[in-house]
Amino acid sequence: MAIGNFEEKISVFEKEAKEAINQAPDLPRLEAIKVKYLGRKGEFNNLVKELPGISGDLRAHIGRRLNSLRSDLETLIGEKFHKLKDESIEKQLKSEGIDISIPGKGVSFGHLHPLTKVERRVEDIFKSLGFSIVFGPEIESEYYNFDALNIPKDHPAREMQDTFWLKDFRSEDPKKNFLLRTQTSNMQVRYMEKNNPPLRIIVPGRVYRYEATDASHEIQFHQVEGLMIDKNISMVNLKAVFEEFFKKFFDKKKVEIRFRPGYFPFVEPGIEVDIKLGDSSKWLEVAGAGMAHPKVFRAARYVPGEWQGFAFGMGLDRLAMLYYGINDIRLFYSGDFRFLKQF
Ligand code: YSA
Repeated sequence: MAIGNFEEKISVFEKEAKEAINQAPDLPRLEAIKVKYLGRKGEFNNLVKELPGISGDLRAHIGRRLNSLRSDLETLIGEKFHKLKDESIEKQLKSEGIDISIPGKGVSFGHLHPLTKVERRVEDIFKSLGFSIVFGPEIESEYYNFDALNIPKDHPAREMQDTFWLKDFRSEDPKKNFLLRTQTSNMQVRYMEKNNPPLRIIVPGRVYRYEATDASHEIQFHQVEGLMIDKNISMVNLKAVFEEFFKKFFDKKKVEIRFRPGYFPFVEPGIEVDIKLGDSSKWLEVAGAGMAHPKVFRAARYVPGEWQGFAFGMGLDRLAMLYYGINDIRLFYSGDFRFLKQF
């Protein structure tokens, strides 16, 4: 072969190989180009195979040229490899990166149950009226729930509050016979036994009654007991406290209060309290109340003539129903998030 032609062939090869390397669009195709030009059976080796046909000094000259070309092409492939590798990493990072423009999923926080909210509201109002908050046991003796409140065995008043008895703790002795308290009034004599008058307390808490449920009755519900004992306390004070409480509780809403005669063996006289909200025509019974009975004072070892006091027991769930405009008490205990999330 004429030497001029061979050098021309090398130049064409060089141009073509360099162009292919420079234009390789990605790593797999760069690898294919490397195989095509520099591989064992590649075009470069085809040129090398032609060397023996060249004589003398020229062969050495062409040999050096081919060596240097091979090294140039390898360098070029190496540089291109790093360039394409960087580009592909960048592309991957971009596709996997965080898109801060996508709206977040949001964290949902828990909140207080509507009955807890109402209980706290009631507590705050009574605190502002000088009452202390006291809590009592839900598992109670028959004595504090009934006997100490002038409701002896076989008294018809017990039937008004059907009771859950604790069957493993039955006894003839009312102090050792246990039940789930049917009323927060269980705390009246308990508290009076340990505290001397004058006193002003409320007792919020859960109570239990074995009775049929409907839209305004549950088998477990909440009451707030109130007890105020001092000198010269009368029904006028009871009325004033109720009026002040309901005015604050319902804020700016119009509220009407109605007292009806009611019978509870632990008060004399006794009343039931109904309220009506806004323009509604419906009265809802929210409390029982009255002037503490002398027998209750005696059970607490107070001298009856020396002190007077009023007591009341409000249905907290009923207050919450009026406050939030809920028409079925059972919703509070349903555990239904669609209901609870509204508060
Ligand atoms: C009376 C005189 C006092 O000196 C002190 C307290 C009382 C109240 C008495 N201990 C009592 O429990 N009376 S009550 O049976 O009429 O209940 C009081 C209030 O609890 C009711 O006015 C009503 O609002 C609510 N209530 C009663 N049964 C309920 C209920 N709320 C929901 N479900 C029930 N099953």
